Amino acid sequence: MHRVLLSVLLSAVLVGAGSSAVFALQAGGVEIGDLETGSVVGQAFNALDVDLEFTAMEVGGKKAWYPPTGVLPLSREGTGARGGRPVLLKVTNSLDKEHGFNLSAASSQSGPWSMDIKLVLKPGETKYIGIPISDLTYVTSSNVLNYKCHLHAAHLGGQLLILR
Ligand SMILES: [Cu+2]
Repeated sequence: MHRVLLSVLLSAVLVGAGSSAVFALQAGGVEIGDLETGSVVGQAFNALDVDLEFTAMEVGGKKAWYPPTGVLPLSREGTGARGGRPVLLKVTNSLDKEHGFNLSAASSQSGPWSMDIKLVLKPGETKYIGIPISDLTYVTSSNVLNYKCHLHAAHLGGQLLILR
């Protein structure tokens, strides 16, 4: 509960400072929107590459966010060289009822920074989530984020691994 309280306090500070953060419980400048109109830290979603795509679907008779594991390579070596380019996630609900996408820092994470991105997708709907690199720096001391449907506890989620 301590971490939640800190997060709330932080949100209050951000709101008080006139931050443009849309959702109270998320760190920094995460933005959720459509490909055509969305932007994050001043960069249009449609000018960015999609890093990872998640789809709510039925897998073996169970509703799940697929794939069950995502890997986000942020290292500067190799093909990386992304500089400060924000991360862009594409989430699609391919099912015929509303489902949620909740991306949050693993419970082992400590410190005052928290990430708790939540959105609800209508049947067939696609949304994009833009995450500034700086947000990932602060919230993922364990380099693991969890994702799940927060509307239905039985729905299978997954883990997003961040490689640095
Ligand atoms: Cu669900």
